[in-house]
Amino acid sequence: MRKFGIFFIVLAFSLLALSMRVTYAEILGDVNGDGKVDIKDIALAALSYGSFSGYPNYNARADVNQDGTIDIRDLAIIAKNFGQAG
Ligand SMILES: [Ca+2]
Ligand SMILES: [Ca+2]
Repeated sequence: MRKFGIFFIVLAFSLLALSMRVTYAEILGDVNGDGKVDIKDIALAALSYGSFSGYPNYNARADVNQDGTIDIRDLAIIAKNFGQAG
């Protein structure tokens, strides 16, 4: 059930990202460090969604705003930068 919820969050943010293509100087949200922000970064953040610093599935790179937890705010930043390439 929880995984299903995450799927819909990812889907919603993907659609949101497509509708708002904003240009930024640096790429925040490039979780896997491949130089672009795409669905793989959202998927990585989704895998760590709800985790806190110190948890086994916590991914520091997915904690985009570096507040010690991976939540909707991190996904929002990734979604906002979706499609950006460095
Ligand atoms: Ca990436
Ligand atoms: Ca965070």
